[in-house]
Amino acid sequence: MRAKGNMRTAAEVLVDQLIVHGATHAFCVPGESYLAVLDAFHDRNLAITVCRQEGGAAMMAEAVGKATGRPGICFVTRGPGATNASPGLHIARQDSTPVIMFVGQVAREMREREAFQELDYRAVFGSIAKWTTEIDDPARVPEIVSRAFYAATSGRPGPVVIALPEDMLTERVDLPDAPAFESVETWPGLSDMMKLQKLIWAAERPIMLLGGSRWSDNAFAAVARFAERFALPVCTTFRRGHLFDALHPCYAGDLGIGPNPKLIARIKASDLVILMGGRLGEMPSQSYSLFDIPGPQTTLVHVHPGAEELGRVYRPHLAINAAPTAFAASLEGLQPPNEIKWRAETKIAHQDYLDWTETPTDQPGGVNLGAVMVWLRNNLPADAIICNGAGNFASWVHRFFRFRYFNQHIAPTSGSMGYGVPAAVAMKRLHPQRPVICIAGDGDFLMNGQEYATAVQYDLPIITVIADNGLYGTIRMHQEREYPGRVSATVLRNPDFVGYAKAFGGFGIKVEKTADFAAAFKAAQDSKLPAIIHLKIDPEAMTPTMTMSGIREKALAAHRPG
Ligand SMILES: Cc1ncc(C[n+]2csc(CCOP(=O)(O)OP(=O)(O)O)c2C)c(N)n1
Ligand SMILES: [Mg+2]
Repeated sequence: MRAKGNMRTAAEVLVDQLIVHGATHAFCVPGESYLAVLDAFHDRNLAITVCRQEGGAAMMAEAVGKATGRPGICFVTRGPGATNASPGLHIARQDSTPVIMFVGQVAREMREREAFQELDYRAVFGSIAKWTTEIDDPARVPEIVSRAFYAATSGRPGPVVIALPEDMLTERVDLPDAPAFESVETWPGLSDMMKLQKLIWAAERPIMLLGGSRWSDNAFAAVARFAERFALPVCTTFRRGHLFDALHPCYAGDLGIGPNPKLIARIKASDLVILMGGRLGEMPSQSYSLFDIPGPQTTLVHVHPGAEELGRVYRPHLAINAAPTAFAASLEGLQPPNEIKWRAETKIAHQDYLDWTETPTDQPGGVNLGAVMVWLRNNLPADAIICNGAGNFASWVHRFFRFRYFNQHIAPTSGSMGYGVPAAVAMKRLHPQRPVICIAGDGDFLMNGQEYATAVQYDLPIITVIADNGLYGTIRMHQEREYPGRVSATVLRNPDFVGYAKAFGGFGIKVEKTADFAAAFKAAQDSKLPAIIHLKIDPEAMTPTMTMSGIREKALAAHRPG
């Protein structure tokens, strides 16, 4: 239904705006509420990925937002479509990722009657989205979509939700496209940088913590140069390991779940902490135990693109309202002190990191997940992308993989299960030539395992490694700690994952011994199909350093009276 002359449907105008603003991909589950948009997709140059559940579609959009820094786009239907998508929006919020979600809405004249699947999106997404709106007038589509691109990307990025009344989408209008959006840079002031230089010159034991969004290849490289010039120890915060090369001589380690105790001690002993880009949320702050709140016991410099995040939890000695991109560029202008007092300590910090991650810890059972990660780190090419969701299985990824390149790791800092498969599908859609590996738990995989069908549908040979311990292991770990021996709702009876892969039209292989992993991986690659490698993990292997019975025994001993 192409428009005649200059007249376009509002839906056509909408899709044209996405293209004007540089979107190349959109993820969706169709709905009768936005048929006019589906029709507009038909002859426009936007790669559409049709998904099996809106949670998957929204996570794919979030993964695109994370990897590109530009809004990931998804379309979902009203009511159940929108609520299904909410986990993806929540990740975008917590991870500061630009996402724009379009939702079909009931016709304008039916609103407020609780018409079929009607929801008030402003109310529903009020505390998740950065901005939620509804377009009533087709003439305002260019304005509102343009604002959505600015809102999603500026300051602290996040999700935007736009509801589209069905009858509005089919109205025809004659209006020009908006000019293409340009992301708004947030630069530090010269005086901020001078103050920072003074603080560094006065410090004896400084350390830098990296996190957040609004990074780039250039920022990654500039921070690496800065660290080298200043011999400054640098650590990455939870699930942002890809912001610094793990083999850079200044890398001090990963500040996430189960960090190296030596790193924690180092941060606690530091007299200057430069927190760049991140918020130091519950996970990296070790449940808010690292620094006193609101006044940290160390000198804190907080660099963040969202003004509202500065002083939100920690009162910084120096607050710099800047995006990592601009701040990293400004670091080039700073001069190191004549004598760098901490140089030897930085060497030790990096050695501590290497020692912590070099060798897989011993594990009960036939497959050692640590050894699998070490094999992957030694054998995957530099352009491989690792995606994962949440569960204890991820602790081996964080500890042993050693991320070396920007955007090599796409994973939710929000700890949302079910992220790995949709993120891997999205990354393979964006980068068909790059190897994309999803590391999943058995529980984690089946939260969005239906998107494996999407991988098959689009011929995306991602490799999914499922660490199957027959448990919601993380919760079982907490359960054994708090209620030792009282197992409740944490055991899983799993499907045959190899059969699952085959039934969907992919390749599946089971691995019961560590030594068989390399051949299985090669077979998965050679199949050129979306592949599942099913690892049988001993349920005793709870974390890289603790067994299930060890945790239980310790808890029982602590709970014993007397
Ligand atoms: C969407 C969602 N639901 C529930 C949780 C709580 N949760 C965190 S980890 C976990 C278990 C993960 O199980 P699995 O993927 O099998 O990994 P394992 O811990 O066994 O290695 C659960 C239920 C969560 N983080 N996200
Ligand atoms: Mg499990």
